[in-house]
Amino acid sequence: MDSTKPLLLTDLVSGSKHVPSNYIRPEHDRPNLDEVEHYSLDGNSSSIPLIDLQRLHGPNHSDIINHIGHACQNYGFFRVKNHGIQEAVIDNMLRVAKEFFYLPESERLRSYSDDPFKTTRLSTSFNTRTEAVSSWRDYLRLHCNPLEDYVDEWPANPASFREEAAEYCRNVRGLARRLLAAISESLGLESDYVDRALGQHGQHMAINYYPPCPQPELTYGLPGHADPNVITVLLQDDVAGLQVRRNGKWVAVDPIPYTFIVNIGDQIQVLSNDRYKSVLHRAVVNSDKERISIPTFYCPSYDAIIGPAQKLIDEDEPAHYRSFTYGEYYEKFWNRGLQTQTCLDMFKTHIP
Ligand SMILES: O=C(O)CCC(=O)C(=O)O
Repeated sequence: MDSTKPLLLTDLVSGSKHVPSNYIRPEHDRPNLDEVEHYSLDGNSSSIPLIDLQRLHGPNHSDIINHIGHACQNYGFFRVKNHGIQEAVIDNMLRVAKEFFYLPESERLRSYSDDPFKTTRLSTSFNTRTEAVSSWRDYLRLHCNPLEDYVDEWPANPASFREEAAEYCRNVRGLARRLLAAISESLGLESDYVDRALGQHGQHMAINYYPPCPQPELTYGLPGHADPNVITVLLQDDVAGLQVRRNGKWVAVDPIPYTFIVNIGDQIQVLSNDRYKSVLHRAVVNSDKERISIPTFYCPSYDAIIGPAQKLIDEDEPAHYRSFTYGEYYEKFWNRGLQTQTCLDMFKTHIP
């Protein structure tokens, strides 16, 4: 390795006018930004459903459960408002995230690792050990549950990072568990079904930092992929970049302040025996502005055994997947690199 070459994208490309060659996608695999569908955010139409979680408690409970079920089945994505997480918690998380990425290189690099199985690590692209083309992203990855097992590994600079990120994690964990109860109910399962299926529960967070890119049409922040976990709760700043696959097209999911974007991961697709879909999404970059997104990946513990819920299997719908441990799934996901073909196919039963 060239020891003088910066390890992180931010330091490599600061001020450069061209995308380095190892970030350029082959022509058949570029974002085609002109073909992306955009929806206005002024109310009448939306790229993904917006669900008011306040209405989960009260006389509209079953309407909201049905709304969540409909979104999981038809979009794999929805947005939530009135989710119970205070604006200050969100603001503080975004602030410390930005402050971290603005630290001098030498300070940031204290957290650097290219080992995808390290529980706290600052890295770049996706998996630099296996991928052929790099993605336009640096990211800090943190394990967050149980918090006390990991928080002392997290960056201590900026000074309030651990405190604010821990508060954010506790809040998102509460939200994720409420969502999992609603998703279980929407499948006709007991409300704690998914909760119990996850063993000890895992929670990981990525803080994605996408620097401005001089040629955004040539590369991705992250190429199309589905998430390997149970559900993802995504916070994004006010810069657009997330796009979701729908009816054969890429659709932009632009930011609405203080809402979260929720998507179904592969494990819910398995537990639901394919009733709910883990949908492809990607992040694109732009030439003007940096962007921060913070997905929380809620997941089973590695030893949890995942398979379709018995209640969702019958003669007409036999199990579409074999059972596996989440650890087995997770390793395949990281070792393979991001691909539009999901890992799910490797775990399918071959129904005649
Ligand atoms: O930046 C985004 O909006 C998407 C991030 C994402 O898909 C991921 O980190 O897996």
